[in-house]
Amino acid sequence: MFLESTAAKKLQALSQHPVDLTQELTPERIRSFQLEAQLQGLGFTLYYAMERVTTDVLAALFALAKEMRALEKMQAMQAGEVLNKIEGYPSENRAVLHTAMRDQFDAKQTAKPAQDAAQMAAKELAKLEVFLKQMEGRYTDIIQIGIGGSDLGPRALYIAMEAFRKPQCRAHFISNVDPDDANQVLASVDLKKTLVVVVSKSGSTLETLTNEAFVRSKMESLGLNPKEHFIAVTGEKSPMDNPSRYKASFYMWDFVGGRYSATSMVGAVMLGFSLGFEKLRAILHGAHDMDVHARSQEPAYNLPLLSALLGIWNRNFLRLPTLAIIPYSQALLRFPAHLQQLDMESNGKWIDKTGKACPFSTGPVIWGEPGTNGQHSFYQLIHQGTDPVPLEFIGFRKCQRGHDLVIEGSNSQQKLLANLFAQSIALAIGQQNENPNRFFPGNRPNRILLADQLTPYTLGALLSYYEHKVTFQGFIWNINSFDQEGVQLGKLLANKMLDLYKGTGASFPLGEAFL
Ligand code: G6Q
Repeated sequence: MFLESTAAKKLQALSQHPVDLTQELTPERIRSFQLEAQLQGLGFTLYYAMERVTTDVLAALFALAKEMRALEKMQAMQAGEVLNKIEGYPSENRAVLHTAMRDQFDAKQTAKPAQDAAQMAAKELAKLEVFLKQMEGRYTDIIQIGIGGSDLGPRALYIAMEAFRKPQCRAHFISNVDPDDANQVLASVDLKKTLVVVVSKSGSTLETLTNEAFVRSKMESLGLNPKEHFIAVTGEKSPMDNPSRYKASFYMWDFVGGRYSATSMVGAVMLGFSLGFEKLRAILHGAHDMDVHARSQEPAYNLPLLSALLGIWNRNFLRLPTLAIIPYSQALLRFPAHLQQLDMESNGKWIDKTGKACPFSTGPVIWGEPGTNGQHSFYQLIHQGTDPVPLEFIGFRKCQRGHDLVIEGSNSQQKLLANLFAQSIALAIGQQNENPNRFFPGNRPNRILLADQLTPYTLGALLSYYEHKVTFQGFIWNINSFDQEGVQLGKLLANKMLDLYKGTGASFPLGEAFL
């Protein structure tokens, strides 16, 4: 068990006296506490001198990864072993093969189940390529209807890639069952020229089916035939697997979890339409290259594993309960929301893989917003609040759209990065001042992942980096990062409560009858 491992005991002892960054953060430390990995010649650098770690702590963290067999579990996952299960109890009992969705590049290097899954994914991708060619020029907009994993990742990716989209192809999203969500989107498109992709792995989610019916009815009221506009993405044999109702149907499988599904057809249809097929492939390629990196590099050289270990140090040994993820990139506006689901739905678990209660903390509360905007709001608490908030910053050496301007001696991208580095260092070293109101305690742990530029390839790699960071943590805690009983409960409760509403015309809560 995690806490009983020799490495964890060592870490426990080391955590009694964590390094004091207000004294120890030197240029030399910044130079030595960084990890660079090259993917397709592009550098991804993790700067972690601002974390409260020493070489002893790092050595113990790497030993922990070995003891908990983190890398072997990652290899087993990518090979298709059944990891989504709780021993001795009814559970999903599935392989976890989201990596196979982007394994079109050298699938032969993985085991048979993963190869089979990659082949299934390749077939859907080929179907999609043909479909998109046929649709070219006929539609200007696509609406994605879906929620949770069928919304957050795809939406975050689309927003991140708007700089690269085809000028005549826009995407929109309807997720909430609040009718205002659908109405607002419907008011902004010409339905005659709009495709609607309904995405639901289960084919039974209340919000998604309601919104599908809502948009179908709007189309019919305009004299349009929904069959000419609606596309389905769902699990084979789900209630939505009814090709006669759709212009096209694409599939996903139970071995791809919702929050890990952005690179399956769940994201691919909308991204292929709006960005074009080649850019979609570049996203998949970036994700795949990070998958290979994650399964093949030793802990000290493995970006997502190192990040996972630093997170475990903060969570279990420095006992910090939250984590802010702050991209210094406006394009990553919705990326924290995706990561919030990815992490909290995966690692918000109280039992281990044998059904026993974990005597240690698991996933932290995740939240975030882009910088520099956050600096003008919640950074106050981060600098001077009573509970340190660890941070993961994301930055890029170059801006996405190219055009920039030198104003007062620096361009905007330099101003953005200057803010990022200044904040990172200030949070670590604090600020001395005799006036307690202007005193900053420092020792606020943080790290920076810096990449060249937010291109489709880099975005895919970043997505995969976070997926693997989260699953590595789950492997080390020995919890199941791939099921979501808490979300399933919400679906059941909604339907149970709705049964009370049916036929009553009531719009107020009928809570008492529910108990
Ligand atoms: C993700 C979760 C959840 C799911 C949604 C939508 O991992 O399981 O967020 O994606 O509830 O489910 P459907 O795709 O089945 O509609």
